[in-house]
This record gives sequence, C-alpha cells and structure tokens, in this order.
Amino acid sequence: MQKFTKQELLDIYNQPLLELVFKAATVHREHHNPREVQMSSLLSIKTGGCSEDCGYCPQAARYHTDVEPEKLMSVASVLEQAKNAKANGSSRLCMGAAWREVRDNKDFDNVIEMVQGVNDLDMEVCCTLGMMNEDQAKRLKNAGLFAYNHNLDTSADYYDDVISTREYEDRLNTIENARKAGISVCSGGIIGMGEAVEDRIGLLMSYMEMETPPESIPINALVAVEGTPMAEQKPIEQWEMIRMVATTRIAFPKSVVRLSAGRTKMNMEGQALCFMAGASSIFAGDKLLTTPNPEFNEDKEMFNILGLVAKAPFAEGEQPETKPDTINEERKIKEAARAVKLAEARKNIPADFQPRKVTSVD
Ligand code: SAM
Ligand code: DTB
Ligand code: SF4
Repeated sequence: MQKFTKQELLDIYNQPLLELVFKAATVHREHHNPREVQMSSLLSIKTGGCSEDCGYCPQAARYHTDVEPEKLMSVASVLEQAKNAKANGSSRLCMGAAWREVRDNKDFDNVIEMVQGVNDLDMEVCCTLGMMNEDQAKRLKNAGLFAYNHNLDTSADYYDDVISTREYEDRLNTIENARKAGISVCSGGIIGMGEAVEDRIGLLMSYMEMETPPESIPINALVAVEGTPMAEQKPIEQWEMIRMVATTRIAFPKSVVRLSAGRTKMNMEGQALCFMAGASSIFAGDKLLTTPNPEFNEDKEMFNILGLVAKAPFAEGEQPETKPDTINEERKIKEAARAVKLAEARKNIPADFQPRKVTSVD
C-alpha cells in the first residue's frame, strides 16, 4: 500500500472536486466492483446513560437530550431485529452499546450470546461496545464476531476539543486488541464538528501510520443533536462529505469506505457522487443508533436508480466459526444445578405451607 504524507493527502483533498472524484473512482474500480455496496444495519442494544463526555453524542448521560436510557436488550429481541435487517437486504449487523468499556459481567455474557445468534443467521456480526481488552476481544472472536467498530473520530490534535474522559491512546489500544484477536477492524471518524481540514487529514494519517489500516472506514457527518455541546454546529455541505470519502478511498484503496451518519441531509445526487468516489457501504434501516436514517425502501429505490446492488455477506473475509463459550457454558451448568437443588428443597415444603405476605421492602 502506498504511504502518503500529510501534505500529499491535503493536496489530494483540496484539488478541484471533479478531478478528485475522477481519481478516486479510478482507484475504486481497480480494487472493488463499483456496483456493489454493502448494507449494514445498526442496532442500539444498550441505549443512553453513558458516563463519557463525547461532545457529539446524544447518549452521554451528562447532556440533556431526548434519549431515554434503556437497559440491555434481550437476546431474543436482538435476533428478531437481525432477521428483519437480513430480510431487508443487510448483510451485516452492527450492535452498539453506550458503554465506556466492556465489563466482564452478565451483560457481556448476553452480548456473547447475541454474537453467536447473529453469526448463526449467516450475517457479518460487528459490535461497538467501547474500549475492550485482549481477552474480551478473544472471547468475542470465539463467539463469531466478524468486525469491531471503534472510531478515532478525529485527529490526535483535535481530539481533546471533543472528548476528555478517555485518551486517543486508549482508542488505539482497543483497535490493536481487536486486531490481535483476528477481528476485522472498522474505524473512522466524524466531520463537521468544527475541525479544520487538517484534522480530517490528520485522522486519515493516524490510519496511514498503522501497520494494517482498518478493513472498514466509516465517514460520518455530525448529527447535531439538541442538548449536546455540538447542537449548534453549522451542518457541513455535502461536497465536504464527497471530498472526505474520495480522499479516504485514494488513501486506502482496499478498505471498505462507509458513507455513514448524515445521509438524511444529503440528496441522491450527493450520495451518487460518494458512491462514484468510492463509498462501498452504507448504514441501512430507518435508525442509526438513536437518530434517523433513510428507510430501507428509499435506499432500495436509490440502488435501482443508480444501478447498485447489495453486497453478499463475507465477500471480504471468511465467516468466523461460532465456538462454545466456556464462561456461559459453565454458568448454565451452575444455574441448572441450582435449579435442581431448589426443586429438591421445595419437595420438603408441606403442602399446606402458606408463605408470609410481604407488604413492603425497604
Ligand atoms: N460507546 C461506544 C464508543 O464510543 O466506542 C460505541 C458507540 S458510539 C455511539 C460509536 C460512534 O458513533 C462514535 O465513536 C461516533 O463516531 C459515532 N457517533 C456518535 N454520535 C454521533 C453523532 N451525533 N454524529 C455522528 N456520529 C456519531
Ligand atoms: C459509525 O461510525 N457510525 C455509527 C456506527 N459507527 C456505530 C453510529 C452513528 C451514530 C449517529 C448518532 C446516533 O444515531 O446516535
Ligand atoms: Fe458513550 Fe460512546 Fe456516546 Fe462516547 S460515543 S458518550 S462512549 S456512547
């Protein structure tokens, strides 16, 4: 892969728009089938109440947004949503949790079951759960996780203007932990947060410096949500999205470039130029995590008009095997043993036994 300097990428980004689109389209055609676009659906499995202070995020507990905190979804409802996404043409499900980091607890045990279940539906499974260590990454991989999303969001220089509760270095470590576990890496950023063009290129340089760049790079336009510190940010022009997509395509010819948040503010012509310039994936379905996204039907119509087709799952890597999870298996054995013990104990309760009525619990 060609290593570009920051100045070279800046020059690429700033050249006349149609030149840029043409060059990016040429690179795209050398490495990808330009008619194929991956459809990935997002599902917020744990919404809101997050301890972090990411300035763009409606799920941070400290900001007064309309997002109501919810506990972790059940495995059954996640699988129902996954089937619906698959029926609508999505080949990937990305499950997002409003967590600072993964913790080794019952919720994570349930996420493992979700990963196993969605992989068994022959969909690519992606998770975005915040920071994770190497053992947690290995456990997810063992369950059948295909990809892990963890965004650097912006350049190392601008990062501190956006988030103070965790470091750029922490994010790089999580990405490295996913990589070490053999999980495909999805990592990108957001434009329109008040950053300079140098910061957009700075974000790309962080990936350029990696031994292996992400297999998938989501480019989001800020969704400015009321109640967040970025609520008043002026929306970016779609030309900027096209420039960012095209520059990312030229910088990382083999990666999937995902045209992510912000499509509701773009028209079909703008999105068409993004596909032309190398976007090879979208988030599909009427909701991102907490904010709106174009409906499946709208995207179907757009695909028909533009002559695009949905990409099949595992076109870019083998399906991981779902292996038994020892922690969950042991827990289930213990639970079964406890149930047997309880049933035994209940046998000794006299038939006329009346439990005391509890009227209040402090
Ligand atoms: N809590 C986990 C984390 O921060 O890694 C996972 C979920 S978090 C919502 C995933 C990503 O969504 C963020 O890194 C950010 O890039 C993106 N995101 C969140 N809010 C956004 C917004 N308002 N506009 C655009 N992208 C946003
Ligand atoms: C990514 O880069 N964008 C997605 C996904 N990865 C997790 C999230 C976008 C969230 C937009 C705001 C919301 O809906 O809450
Ligand atoms: Fe929490 Fe993730 Fe939102 Fe940051 S981006 S506040 S970590 S949910």
